Amino acid sequence: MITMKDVIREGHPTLRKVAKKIAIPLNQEEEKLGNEMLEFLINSQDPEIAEKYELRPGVGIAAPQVDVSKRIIAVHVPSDDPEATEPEFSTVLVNPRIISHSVQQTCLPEGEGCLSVDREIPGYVPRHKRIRIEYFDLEGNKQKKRLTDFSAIVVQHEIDHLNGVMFFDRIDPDNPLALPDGLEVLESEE
Ligand code: K1U
Ligand code: NI
Repeated sequence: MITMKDVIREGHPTLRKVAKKIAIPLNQEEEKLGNEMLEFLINSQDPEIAEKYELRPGVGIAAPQVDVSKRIIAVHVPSDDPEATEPEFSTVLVNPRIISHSVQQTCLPEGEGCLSVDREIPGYVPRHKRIRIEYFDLEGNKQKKRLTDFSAIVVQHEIDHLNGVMFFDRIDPDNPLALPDGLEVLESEE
């Protein structure tokens, strides 16, 4: 089981490496890692399990964050519909690629957080508002998916981890709250 002890923090060199593509089909170890990454996210969003194991809630995690420099990420994005029984997007993505994206950019009103960063870093993080991605699932099947808004932001944050990019690299250092043309602030659903 993955816990916060397994998550490496900023300053660790693995977080700045470009992760290696995974050969399809995955080996057993890679498949186990993918399943454990998704399990970590589900556990981290369960208040009782999170408290018991001292997990920080996460909606995404990338293999380099557990010191494995391979192109595999997991996302578990809850639905913003309180009636929904299924999450918005919950899966393991192997060798994920953005194949097209909107010109329109979006960002979270409160900025972004990261399981590998133990401090708050204020500032808007510009992301594509809509993306189309291609990836392989854990069974080695090729998948395509269109994502918008928060789900798109989470996947871009995780793909950045595969390329050694941290969210704060994308904040304008001169004006962290700058809103250039084409960058909207995503409305919160509450
Ligand atoms: O990759 C990571 O370090 C995880 C990080 C991903 C992320 C945060 C913010 C924007 C995009 C991607 C997190 O999951 S931080 C926690 C978080 O944002 C959250 C947790 C539970 C519910 C809702 C949000
Ligand atoms: Ni992160």
